[in-house]
Amino acid sequence: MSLGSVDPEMARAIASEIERQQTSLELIASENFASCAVLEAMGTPLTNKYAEGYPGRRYYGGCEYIDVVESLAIERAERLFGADHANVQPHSGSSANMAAYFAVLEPGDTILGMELSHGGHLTHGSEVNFSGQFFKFVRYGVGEQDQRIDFDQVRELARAHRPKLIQCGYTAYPRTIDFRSFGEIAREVDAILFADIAHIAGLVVAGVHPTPVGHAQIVTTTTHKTLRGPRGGLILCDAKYAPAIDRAVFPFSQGGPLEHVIAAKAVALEEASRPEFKEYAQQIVRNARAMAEAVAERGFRLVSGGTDNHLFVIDFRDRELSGLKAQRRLDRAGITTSKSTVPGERRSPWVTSGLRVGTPAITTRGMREEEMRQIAGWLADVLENLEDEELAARIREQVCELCLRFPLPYPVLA
Ligand code: DSN
Repeated sequence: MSLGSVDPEMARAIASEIERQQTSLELIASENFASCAVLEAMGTPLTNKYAEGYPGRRYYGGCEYIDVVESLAIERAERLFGADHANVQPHSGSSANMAAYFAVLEPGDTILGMELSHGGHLTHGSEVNFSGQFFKFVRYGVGEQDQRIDFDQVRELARAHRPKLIQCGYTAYPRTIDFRSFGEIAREVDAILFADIAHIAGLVVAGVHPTPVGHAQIVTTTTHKTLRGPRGGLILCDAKYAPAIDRAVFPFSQGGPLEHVIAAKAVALEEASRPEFKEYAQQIVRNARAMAEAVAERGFRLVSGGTDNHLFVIDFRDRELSGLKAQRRLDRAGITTSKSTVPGERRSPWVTSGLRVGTPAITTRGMREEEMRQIAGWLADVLENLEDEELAARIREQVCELCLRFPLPYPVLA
């Protein structure tokens, strides 16, 4: 029986969300639209199977086909990223990061990581997260003038604190990450280098951003951002760390793997190995640059002055406006964004002084530079006329028309 006849209430909620995705502009830098092939793999009876353990070493019977599924995902991840070893079981980026830390650290060990308000993630040592509660974080940040990572400071702090692990890779950093320099500093102080490339993984496999593999011994990523797969995580590491990483995922922090999601990860990894994915990733970056330039031309200040990757961050510290208010006003116009802290932040992480804008999802729809300039104009119009409801409604209609010109290939629920 179809979902609509078994549970019409749920079918309606899902249909409404599909319609929202169809008719609004998704500018959240961490979101994307998975392909129908990815969704098909995820919605399979693989969800019925318990498979604790790893291919060839399971705690349950009947895993012969599940082993094929997970082995395909592992091989594809290793090949695509050029890594010695991949663990594809983490349920999320946070689970992947938890396993990465506990694979090589003891509680109380020191980690050198990015100042969170400069673009770091919750799992990079927030005091309300396990990472900040189990480990001692020392912070580097971006330079005051150029708002790019200050490697002199990273080196100085590494020498002074001798961290066991150095963390790099961020959620709101618009510039290229110099993994080579991080690797050199880590080697100098005998630290493990850990790169969280959740945001840029798709750019990395497409060769549009340098890879951390070869510099960082442990790399984590989500699979649903620029990589455009199902919601989930994975870990890559040097051969030396493979047994510790595998143990830290199962049995240390997770039980049964989500094999339907692992199948979908494998499909996404296959898609990401194709030439058209490279073109897609290049277009993401061209689009981000075009939109960032158009927003800056309207007088908005951008963190670091622009972007090298898939996102840019608007800094409202020279205005009354907060990130929260900007996000809410843009929602009314069908433009979906996420507020963001900025370097030098004075507001709370709930309110913030910045807005993060990303192009992975709208690039998946096929939009290009011309549409970016159009969207930047709407975004600036809304932010300059916060109380103008009529303008927001007019832009909402235009947004809808634009989205329908670049439809998502998702079937409508019956
Ligand atoms: N929540 C994600 C983001 O928006 O960047 C990170 O996990």
